[in-house]
Amino acid sequence: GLGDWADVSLLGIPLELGASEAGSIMGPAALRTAGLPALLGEMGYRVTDHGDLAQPAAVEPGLKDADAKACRNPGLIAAWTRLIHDRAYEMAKGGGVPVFMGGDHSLSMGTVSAMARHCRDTNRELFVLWLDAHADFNTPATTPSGNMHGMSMAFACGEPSLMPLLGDRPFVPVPPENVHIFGLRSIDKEERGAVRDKGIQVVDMRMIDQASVSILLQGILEKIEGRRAHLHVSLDVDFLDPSIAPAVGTTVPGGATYREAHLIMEMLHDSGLVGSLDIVELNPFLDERGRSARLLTELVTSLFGRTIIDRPARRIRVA
Ligand code: 6HN
Ligand code: MN
Ligand code: MN
Ligand code: MN
Repeated sequence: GLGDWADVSLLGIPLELGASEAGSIMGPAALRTAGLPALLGEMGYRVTDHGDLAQPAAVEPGLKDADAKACRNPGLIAAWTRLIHDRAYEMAKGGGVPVFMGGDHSLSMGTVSAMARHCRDTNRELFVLWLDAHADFNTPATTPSGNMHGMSMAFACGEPSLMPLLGDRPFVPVPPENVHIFGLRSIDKEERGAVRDKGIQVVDMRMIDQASVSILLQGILEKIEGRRAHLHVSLDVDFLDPSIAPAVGTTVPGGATYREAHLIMEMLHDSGLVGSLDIVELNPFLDERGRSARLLTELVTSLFGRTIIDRPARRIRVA
């Protein structure tokens, strides 16, 4: 049986204000056009599509003046973060697996904080798998770009200077040792120090080349399984190699291949640990005839259990 997975709740988050390149506002529409809700429905899931969040008005972000100046669109990102957090928290309480269709990666400030709060309510440990070329661990003091999509992991771990973005909602941090960045190949100088000092777990492309995605991911899943855990997967399109997924404003060469990405999704499905998913940074304006949107749709259906042939529903052991 599909168990807890029988219900999938989709939410479109048409947000692009955290990035410098415009276009990810169209991400949710492209994922719908590529057939994501329909395919999940055909696979037997009860899919509820909550539609797209409407653009909120800017609020007073509450950041220190110098920090607000260092960020692009802080008042709008604060408004979005609060709105996303509230909706994501309600969706988690409703049961099933929330799937957040972005939208740029700043949306994860809302989704991850909501999952952390939900996990505290339900006495679960939250783990985050951050599939991304980047660490997204900048702060207003370290950002080279001012783009807030480069700060969402730092926020989720409790970066003090960013906390006012959540307004009066209770903030529950993700323990840095529960965060696994996977696929890293572009990190800013000060981010590198912060990731190391905080104890964030990192699998970079060098490790993937030498040890393979399957061994490295299995290590992470083995650490999590057997606990009362909820794994939140945050899939940034730039995790993938630009040759297979050109539709992203922050491409970095040397990303995950088609086969590696599928294997990761298949292993995540078999683990039974995934409790929520972000699909972020899809910029359809930069796509080539919809291929990135279609690939993401395929990857997500693999995460939800689409297989090439019937397999027993368990992980395939790698020695
Ligand atoms: N993303 N580290 C760069 C910055 O501007 O902070 C790039 C961030 C990319 C963010 O891909 O979600
Ligand atoms: Mn739950
Ligand atoms: Mn990212
Ligand atoms: Mn990225």
